Amino acid sequence: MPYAIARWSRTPDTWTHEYNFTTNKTLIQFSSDGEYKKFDGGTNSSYGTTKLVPQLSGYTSGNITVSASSEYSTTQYQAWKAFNRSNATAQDDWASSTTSGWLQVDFTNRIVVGQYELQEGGNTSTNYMPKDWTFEGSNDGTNWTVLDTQAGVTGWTGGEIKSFQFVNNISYRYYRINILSNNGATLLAIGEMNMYEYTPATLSSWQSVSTTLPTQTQFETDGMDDLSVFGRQSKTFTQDMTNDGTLGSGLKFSTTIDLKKYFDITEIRKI
Ligand SMILES: [Ca+2]
Repeated sequence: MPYAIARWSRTPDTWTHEYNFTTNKTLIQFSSDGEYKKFDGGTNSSYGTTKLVPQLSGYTSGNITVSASSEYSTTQYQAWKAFNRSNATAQDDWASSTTSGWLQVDFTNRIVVGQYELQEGGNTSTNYMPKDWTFEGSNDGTNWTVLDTQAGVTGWTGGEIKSFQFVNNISYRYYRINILSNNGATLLAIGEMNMYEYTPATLSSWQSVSTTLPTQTQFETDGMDDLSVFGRQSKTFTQDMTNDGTLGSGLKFSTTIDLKKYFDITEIRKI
């Protein structure tokens, strides 16, 4: 498919403006390296809404394995009970045999977690819940990086969910809550725990599309619509026209537009 490209160079700017009439797309050629580029405005950070650990009925599901520092009963209060999506009975809690300890998820694959939730099970005294802890990530299960620290978390109510967010730009295979103390009971217990992904922000940047004059397809795929990065404002102007005949006899109006003068022409109308 044939196409036309209009080219403007600007001084003292360091780019050439390539505008493809067929696609209404623009790419910028940089004089610094000769490459044709598009502007990526970057993205904001975000938190996922999908629970990263599926509903468990055992210690392992797919690539995911959960474990704990201890279990009050290996037949009733197992680590995976904190991920069974049920708090029907007290036995749907994970409970440790001490007032401190950790509850860990091995995702096998490295992921970026930025949020977790803890839920009180609703069937025991609320003082089993953690009070002071760190949330940590690791890639070997031995060396841990503290990602979030909470201290003095009291006042849990039955079935309550507390959510904790933090910024994390590093992927880890293992995540755990490492509990230092609870709210006064003789054991630790957690009804449910969830984790959510964090997507870090990306910075705006110029990205190379081609080192040679872009093809029609490259304009269609990668050409820019939004040229606001150049800080130019939309402006409408009127161009006088001359006629070359008389009405009723194939009258044509014509004019010449100096495209070097109007850098960002995106639309031409008859008025
Ligand atoms: Ca549960």
